[in-house]
Amino acid sequence: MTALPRHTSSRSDYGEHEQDIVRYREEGTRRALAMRNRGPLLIDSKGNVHQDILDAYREFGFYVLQDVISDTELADLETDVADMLDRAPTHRGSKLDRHGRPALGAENEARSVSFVKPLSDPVGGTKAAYGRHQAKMIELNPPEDAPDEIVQIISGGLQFSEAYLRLYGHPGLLTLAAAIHGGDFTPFHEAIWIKQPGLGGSVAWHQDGFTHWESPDMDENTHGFNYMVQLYGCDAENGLWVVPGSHARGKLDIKQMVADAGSDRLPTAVPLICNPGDVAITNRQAIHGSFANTSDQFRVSMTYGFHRRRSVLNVRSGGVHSPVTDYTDEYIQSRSRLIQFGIEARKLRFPTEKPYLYEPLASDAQEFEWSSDRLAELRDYNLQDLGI
Ligand SMILES: O=C(O)CCC(=O)C(=O)O
Repeated sequence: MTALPRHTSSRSDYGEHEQDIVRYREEGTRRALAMRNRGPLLIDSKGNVHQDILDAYREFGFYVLQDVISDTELADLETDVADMLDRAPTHRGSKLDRHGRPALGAENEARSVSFVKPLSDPVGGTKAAYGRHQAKMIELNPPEDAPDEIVQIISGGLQFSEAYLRLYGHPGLLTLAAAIHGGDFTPFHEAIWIKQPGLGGSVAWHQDGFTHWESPDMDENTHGFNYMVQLYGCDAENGLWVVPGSHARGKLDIKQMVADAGSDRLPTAVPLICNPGDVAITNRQAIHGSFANTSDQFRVSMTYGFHRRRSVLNVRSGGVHSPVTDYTDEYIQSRSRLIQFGIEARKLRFPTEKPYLYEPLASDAQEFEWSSDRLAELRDYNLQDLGI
C-alpha cells in the first residue's frame, strides 16, 4: 500500500473536554456495535438485496456494509488518493502543486480541492450551504508544527482517478442503490473526505437536504443517500457520527439539540465503526457530523451518492455542489453517463465480475466503452452534480 503523507506527528487533545469526549466515544461505540445495522452486503442470485439490510437502513438511516471492497481495489484506490494529494494545490488558491506542476483541478471551472484550518470547524453556525450546519463545534488548538491549512475534500474525483470511477460502477452497491431508489436512480455528487491524523477539521452536525423538506410527498428517501467507502476504516475518534432514525423526522432544530446537550456531543448519536473496505450507506436526511481528528490515523471516505429520479427531475436546484440550474431530463442523462463509464471501466479491471446493468443507459452502453484516454472527457463533469 502507498502511505499517504503526514504533516505532523504531534497531537492535540480536547483540553478541558478531554475526559468527556473520551467517555462519549466509548459509550457511542458501545451503542453503535449493539445496533443491528451492520453486516455483509447480501444479494441473492436473482439480484435481490437482503430484506434485513433494507429494513435496518429504513429504520436507522444508515447501515455499515462490511468487507465490500477487496484488498486489490483498496490498493488501487489508495494509490490514486496518494496521487491526487501529491497533485493538490500547495495552498488555497494556488495553481501549482508542490512539484511546481499545474495542480489538480487548478484549471477547472468546478470545485476540486477544498482546504480547512487544522482542527477547526469552518462551517458550523454560518450561512454556508443554506445554513444547514446550525451550531458550531468545539475547535482545538493545532500542534505547533501544523500547516496553516490542509486538504479536507476532493470533489469531482471521478475525473482524476480511474480507481474511483471503477468503484462508482461497483455492481453490488449499484444494486443496492436500485433497491432503494428504483432502477432509474440518478447520480448526486462525489467527494473524497480526507481527515488527516492530528489535523482534520470537524464537520458540524447537519442534515444534507435543502429543497424538499416542506414537500407534501416528502418521505425518508427524498434527499437520497451517500456511500462512504472506507479506505482505512474509521472509529469514534476520526469517523462520521449519525443520529439514528433522524432521517425520518423531518427538518430538525439542531441548534436546540446542541443547546439541550450542553455541548456538541449529541447524546443519541453513534459513530460509524468500519474496517478498511467497509462501506457505510448514510441517508442524507439523517443528522450527521464529525469531530476534529485528534487520532493518529487517516480517515479517508470515498463518498458518492444517488437519488430517486423523481426527487431531481424538473427540479430547479443547486448552489452548494454546482451552479443553480434546471435538472431537465437531458441534464440528468448527461450526468448519468458517469455511472455507465464507471461500469465499463470496471469491466476492464475486474473482467470476471458480473457488471451492473444500469437501465437508463443500457441500450447505449457501447458508446461508453472505456479507455484511459477518455478521462479527459470527464473534465468538469461535476458542474452537473444533482444537489438537492
Ligand atoms: O465525512 C465527513 O466527515 C463528513 C461527510 C458529510 O458531511 C457528508 O457527506 O455530507
